[in-house]
Amino acid sequence: MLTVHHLNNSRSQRVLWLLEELGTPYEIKKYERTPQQRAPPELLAISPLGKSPVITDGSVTLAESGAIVEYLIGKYGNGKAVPTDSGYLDNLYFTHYAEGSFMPIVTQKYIFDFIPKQAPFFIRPILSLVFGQLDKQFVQPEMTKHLTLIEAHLSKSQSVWFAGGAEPTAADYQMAFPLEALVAYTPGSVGPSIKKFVDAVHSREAYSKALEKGGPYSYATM
Ligand SMILES: N[C@@H](CCC(=O)N[C@@H](CS)C(=O)NCC(=O)O)C(=O)O
Repeated sequence: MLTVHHLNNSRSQRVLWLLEELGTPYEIKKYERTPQQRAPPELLAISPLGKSPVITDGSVTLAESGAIVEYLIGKYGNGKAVPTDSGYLDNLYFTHYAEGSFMPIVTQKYIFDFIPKQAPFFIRPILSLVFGQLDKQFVQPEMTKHLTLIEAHLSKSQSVWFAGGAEPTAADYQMAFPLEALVAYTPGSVGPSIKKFVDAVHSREAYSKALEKGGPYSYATM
């Protein structure tokens, strides 16, 4: 049986969504984040970095969500989630861009916001000042470049999907997590095409089923 090792509020939500779209049977093993928002140590028993998602499928144990998405589409897709010829390069680019270039900046933004909030109250003002300045000088200018690139890409096609087709492909499964997080936390920072993309993801029946099975998720409501 295919098992998704699912951490709450994490990238493994994209794997559940994909499996529901493909109609592939699977089971979920759930893990809860610690108060420090880390994965619990039990995930280390499954994979050396102890991060989510990880899947186990017979003798295969696979981590890294991009690899998982490509593996699942290749093995269980039966022709689904495959881009058209004209969407091939966009699919390839955004499938890898999501974790390779975009997520690091999304994570930095989250951490710079999280650290002062978690600090003891007496050092919070100084940390807010320092991290606020770091964000303004280093993170936000990068974030603006990324959001401009993504908005420009999505707005040039009639399709809501990254590869321009009628159905989501690997790029969409990969791009959904960072974009839904940004829409949830900083809705004013994203453009209309990004919002339309996130709405399209959230209105998929398969996405709702994945939410039901995965449990509470901060970036979407059932
Ligand atoms: N690039 C990896 C990132 C994996 C990752 O950082 N997962 C997060 C959840 S979204 C995690 O497990 N965080 C908890 C921790 O690092 O302790 C992927 O796409 O699978």
